[in-house]
Amino acid sequence: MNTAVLLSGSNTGDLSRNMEYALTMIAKYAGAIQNTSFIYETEAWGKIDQPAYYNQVIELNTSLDAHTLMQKLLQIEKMMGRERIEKWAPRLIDLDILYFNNEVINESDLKIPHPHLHERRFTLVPLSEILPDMFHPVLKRSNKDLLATVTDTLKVRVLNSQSHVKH
Ligand code: PH2
Ligand code: MG
Ligand code: MG
Repeated sequence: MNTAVLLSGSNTGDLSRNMEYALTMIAKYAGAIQNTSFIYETEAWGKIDQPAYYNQVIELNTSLDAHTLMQKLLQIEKMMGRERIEKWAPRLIDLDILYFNNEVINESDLKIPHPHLHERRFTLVPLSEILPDMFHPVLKRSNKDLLATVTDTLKVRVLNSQSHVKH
């Protein structure tokens, strides 16, 4: 069994519904959800003239290997109606693999750990919420340590932490 750590993101349509539906689809097609972070509202990173995102980290147990898991996640994005127009365009749903066990994968179509994870507050905040002591296998630093030194200043705000239902 493998442990995968995913990041979901949405910034068009009904964001809450998209995030919830993505969890349902992941549980149905990709593996067993072990833990989820709160949902955070985060300013758009990289291409900033677009709506704010919802983001969430998901810990998954899966019998799929990393490539097969990525294919499943892309299929789920497609089933949910995502169209790929340009890089970093607004999206209904984006499902990325942050970590896959302790593996380091550097292929043209799949890079793990996610190459931008240590630069993005919107990733490190939910990651440190549920997996603070997990080590980045390349940088050899914990998630909470990466968050402590990240230079990204875009705001990350927790949503509805009181009414959040843990999966
Ligand atoms: N994803 C991007 C680009 N910018 N910004 C936020 N806040 N959240 C995202 O998930 C995100 C982004 C490309 O995948
Ligand atoms: Mg992404
Ligand atoms: Mg993606």
